Amino acid sequence: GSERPTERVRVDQVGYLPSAPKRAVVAVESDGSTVEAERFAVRDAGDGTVALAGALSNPIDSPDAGETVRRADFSTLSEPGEYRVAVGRGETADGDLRETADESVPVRVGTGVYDGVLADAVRLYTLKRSNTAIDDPVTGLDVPPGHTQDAEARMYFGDAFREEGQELDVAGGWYDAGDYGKYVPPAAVTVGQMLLAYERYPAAFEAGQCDLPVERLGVERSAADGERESELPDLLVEAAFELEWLERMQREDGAVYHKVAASEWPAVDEAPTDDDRERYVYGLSTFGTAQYAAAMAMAARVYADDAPAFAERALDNARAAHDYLEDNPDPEFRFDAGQDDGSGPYRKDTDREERFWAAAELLKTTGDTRYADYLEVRFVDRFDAPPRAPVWTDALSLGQWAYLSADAADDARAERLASAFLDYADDLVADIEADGYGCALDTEDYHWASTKLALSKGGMLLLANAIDSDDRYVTGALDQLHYALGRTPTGYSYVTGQGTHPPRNPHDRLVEGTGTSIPGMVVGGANRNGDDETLAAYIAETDAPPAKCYVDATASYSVNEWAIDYTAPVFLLLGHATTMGE
Ligand code: 9MR
Repeated sequence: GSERPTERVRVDQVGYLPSAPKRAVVAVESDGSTVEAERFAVRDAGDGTVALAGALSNPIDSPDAGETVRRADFSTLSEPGEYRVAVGRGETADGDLRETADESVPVRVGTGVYDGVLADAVRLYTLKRSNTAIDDPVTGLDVPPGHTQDAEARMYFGDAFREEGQELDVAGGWYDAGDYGKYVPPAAVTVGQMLLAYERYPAAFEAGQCDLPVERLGVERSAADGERESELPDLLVEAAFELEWLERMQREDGAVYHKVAASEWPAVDEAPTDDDRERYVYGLSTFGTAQYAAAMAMAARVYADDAPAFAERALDNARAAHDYLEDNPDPEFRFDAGQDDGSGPYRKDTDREERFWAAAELLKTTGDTRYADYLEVRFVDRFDAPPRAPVWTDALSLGQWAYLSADAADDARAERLASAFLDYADDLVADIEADGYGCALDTEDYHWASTKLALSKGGMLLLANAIDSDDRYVTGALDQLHYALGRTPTGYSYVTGQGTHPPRNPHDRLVEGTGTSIPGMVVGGANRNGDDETLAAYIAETDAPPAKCYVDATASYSVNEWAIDYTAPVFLLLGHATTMGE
């Protein structure tokens, strides 16, 4: 994108809740030029009248952005409306600035400001379903079922159960990202984060709230056959679609295959139905098997009331996966030459974090002491490992959370874990407060998928808040939402369709191949490592500081691609934000 945002006053471009803290950030020194500003005025976006005015904060050094910034705190403005935050100098009789240096894009204050983000985020997964006809009145996406050939995917390797060349039905599931691969690790972690959000904030997720453009599939059918009609919340309808695909990836002995993809990448403008390449089932891993067991164990709890038959099946799946892990104590990542030729690696050669997560979820779901014993014998050191934000490579703290919130947990261990979560949260809120933009990322965190990491760190604050409620935790968590939604050093919102300056050129085959804009995609965001040519050239040319290593360009897959696990951590944050004060 050639037209970069020019406003120096950065806000959450979607808006703020009336009762929540509200801050804008202004770069007073940036790229050698200076914005002369001491005061701010929040003006009605329509008639320009001043709703609130005040002094900017003292300058804050913001090295990750290469800036010195000041903050405008307009938290006391609770009157719903649409405003602009102006900065400058002097004060007129009616409280406005005498000299205006710059002004923000429009910013909304209101209850329900995030409802649309939540609906877009859930629908996004529906629109990304493979093997599903989509005719969506909202986005205009109109596609027949994609990758139907996955019903007859070829096993890429021979193994104890299936000979080379044999077929497996692995139809269904979401496309992972801007490509058409389907991978177990991000799938299981994404479903886990969705189910965690639902367990924490059930009132935030309702049936019908997203107007899903598909028949409500799968689990409801089985529930209707067997027991009773259910009105599953849209989020759970969508998570179940992925769980049913995950089920197809499980081998008879409980182990779980790694991924489904073709042996070469489709062109970036190839629509799903144009990609008729043969697809393969590749690899197998113990870390993916463990993530699968954890997600299935969670499903056994979450669907127990509304879809009991599905929940029971999920528990059987989880137990079978865990049995395999107990019989195979060493980490295994089965790699066959050529398996990454047309898809992402998602490789990890250790599995302790994931095994911990799996056993902890099974303990929480079943209360069966055999899982507690397994943890004590195999992973006693993981209880005392410092918590860290969950991502596909590291699910440790999902496991620690499951353990500390399990009825069957050892009280002393659970208490130690709870205080470790609070220590983590106290350190993190201090970091957030020290960062000019209120972003939770450390300098070295501005790597591939940094936006996701900021959101995931924010989610950890909400788990801490559930242990010991503290306004600082909630504020710090919402700050990460504000970052993703546009209060950034680049001035971009890092979520498609949200705010005034969202990414308009995401690296995405469904978008490019069909010419449809799809909202709700959290893109990778700032990445100091320049992992693609377009980004590397931009960094070389501009010498951008870490938080500004971003280009809104289709070619730039290391900053402008979405993946299922990038939007996933938003559900916990939106769960809180959309039910605040209820
Ligand atoms: O999200 C993944 C990121 O953590 C890795 O650093 C990167 C390089 O391996 O891969 C990302 O995942 C991509 C996956 O391999 C293939 N589908 C697209 C994903 C998002 O770019």
